[in-house]
Amino acid sequence: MDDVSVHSIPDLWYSLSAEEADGLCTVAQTALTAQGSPAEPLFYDGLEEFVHRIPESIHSVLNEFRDSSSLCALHISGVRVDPDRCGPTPASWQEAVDDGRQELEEAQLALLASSLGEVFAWPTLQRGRMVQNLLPVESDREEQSGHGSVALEWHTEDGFHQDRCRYLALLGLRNLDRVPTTLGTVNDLRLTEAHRSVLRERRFLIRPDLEHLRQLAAFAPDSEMLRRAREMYENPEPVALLFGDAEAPCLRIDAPYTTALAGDDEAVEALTAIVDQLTRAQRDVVVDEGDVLIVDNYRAVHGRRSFQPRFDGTDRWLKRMSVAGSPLSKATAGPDARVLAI
Ligand SMILES: O=C(O)CCC(=O)C(=O)O
Ligand SMILES: [Fe+2]
Repeated sequence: MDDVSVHSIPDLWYSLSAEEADGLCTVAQTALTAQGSPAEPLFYDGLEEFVHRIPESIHSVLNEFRDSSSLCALHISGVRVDPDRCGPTPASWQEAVDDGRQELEEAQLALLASSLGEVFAWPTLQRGRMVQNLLPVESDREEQSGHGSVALEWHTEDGFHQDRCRYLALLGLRNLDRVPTTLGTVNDLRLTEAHRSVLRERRFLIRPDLEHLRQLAAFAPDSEMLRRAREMYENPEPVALLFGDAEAPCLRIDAPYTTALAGDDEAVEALTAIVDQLTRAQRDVVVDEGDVLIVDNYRAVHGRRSFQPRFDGTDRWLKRMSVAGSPLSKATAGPDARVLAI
């Protein structure tokens, strides 16, 4: 096989010193007092002032990650998390929507995420909450979502959408069984030139994941947005799975929702090849209590191993935020610029 991959490049790991962790936590506390809840879009208006105040050494790491042309993920450990104050893991995302007990943890994640770019949410997920809760839900065991407990397959976050995030930021509040998040990157792909060129053509369909459609159907059954989301499901525009610089391409895929165009056998083969390559190089990353994992959503795909949920308040619990790659455009944004329209 013609190996056109770059050598696998390690992710960036950074462990906060006690002083850095305290510094971040103190700024988060001040931001909470001044800005309100990190669950709300308003928290982020004028947040730059607080982002500037987090320790310079943390900024340097985030800048190194953002400015790198090869790094795919950044791990930061040692963020202050107080699991007792956070409370038991809720039984559903609905239960967690109005729970303010994790505000301090959310504010720390919000400051780190905001240092990379503008954060946003989708109105179709967890009622537009800016920080989402990832936890296993009993009725969703089999779902390909942050609430399932079956293996979550390879995906670019919101891979179907042109306004998908550039970075996905996860913070661990609780992960007693050390259930791993999985990572696969463009640097790991060993593809033939023939497969590569097929993957660079608009010969693939990525449908919206059912979580968007499900939540929209439940809270806005007659909305224009639901109509558009259904249209994207029924009539998706063909897209390329590899794009950008030929030497350092970007990647876009959502394995359970991606298909080749009807009758395109070459595209079927190339799709199988890219999924196989990601799986060959799969890496496990445990997002444990106080760990932040930031994934470059253009260079890496992620998933999660299957696990045995507990449903007793001690389940795995992560917080998630999305960061845009370029300034949010008011023209394409919904009523509130930070909650994008589908
Ligand atoms: O639970 C995880 O580690 C990842 C979940 C995930 O992919 C998501 O919610 O987007
Ligand atoms: Fe995801």
